[in-house]
Amino acid sequence: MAAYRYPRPPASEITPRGLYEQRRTFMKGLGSALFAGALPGSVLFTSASSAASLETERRAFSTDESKTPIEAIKSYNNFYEFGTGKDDPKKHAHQLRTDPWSVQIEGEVEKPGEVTVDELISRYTLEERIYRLRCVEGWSMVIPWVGFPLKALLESVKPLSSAKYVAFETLHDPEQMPGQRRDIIDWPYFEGLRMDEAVHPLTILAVGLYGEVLPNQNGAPIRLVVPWKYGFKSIKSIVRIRLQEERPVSSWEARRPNEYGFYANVNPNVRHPRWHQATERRIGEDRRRRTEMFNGYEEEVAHLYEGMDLEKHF
Ligand SMILES: Nc1nc2c(c(=O)[nH]1)N[C@H]1C(S)=C(S)[C@@H](COP(=O)(O)O)O[C@H]1N2
Ligand SMILES: [Mo]
Repeated sequence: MAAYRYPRPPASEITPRGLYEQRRTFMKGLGSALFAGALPGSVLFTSASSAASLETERRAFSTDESKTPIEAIKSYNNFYEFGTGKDDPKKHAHQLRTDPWSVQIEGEVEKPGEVTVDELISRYTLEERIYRLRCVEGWSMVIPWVGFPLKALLESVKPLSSAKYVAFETLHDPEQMPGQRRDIIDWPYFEGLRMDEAVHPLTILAVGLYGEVLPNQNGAPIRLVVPWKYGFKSIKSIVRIRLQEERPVSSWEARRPNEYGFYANVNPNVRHPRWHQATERRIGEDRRRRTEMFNGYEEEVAHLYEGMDLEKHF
């Protein structure tokens, strides 16, 4: 695989210095402003604002389970654009230039357009959300993300009533992403959510973790996080968001429809064709633990799927 080797300048050399520092300083400065769930602009799951429902929301926004150490979060990744090994993203993702970066928003909206990540970071109140992430492969982590609700961005472009789904696309640039020169999936990485899933208060766009700028291997500069779904739904390094009437077909679904459904809700009762889904190994632990329905977010999201056969719509 010599063809995929590159000289590796540090990130600070390949991103314009000023912008790089600016983004870092901004994130660092968040410090005390960051807390889970109770900021103005955070949306309630229920309209009742009793102390009990606020407490439920706070717990969903930030699990009190032990956080996975930052080193593990940064060195055990799936980011096939940089190779299929767990350590490939850490080794190769520094090649990705994340500054400047903008996201195109298009489709069934009144106000399509392009917005830079720096603009998004200054426009929205960033919150810390400590979410479980469960990979379909059977490992999981607890990650303190920094981000803002996807709903806020979607509302700003004024979706038309014909907008039923939201499709997301990762950067396509085989120069920077050596994995894209290999036939792993149909590039660019493509994902989708139903509109009600996209505007759910648990769904965020993350720009950081552990209070720092998002490391490249975790999907810098901006990635989706949908905590009740298998990790692969949480698409990284997003350049395009399209609201549309027809249901998108994700890259994984296109490649292996019998293994990767559109919904991909964490469901320990449905077997993946090649393995069971009943348990998972938390990175850093030896024992396996039981996988929870909707990754532990059943109370918050089960209503979205009422009446649906979740064995068929897996
Ligand atoms: N563009 C892109 N997004 C992606 C992937 C990928 O290969 N490419 N892998 C997915 C999978 S399978 C998982 S489990 C999570 C892993 O996120 P993490 O590396 O930040 O833990 O990213 C998801 N998003
Ligand atoms: Mo995954």
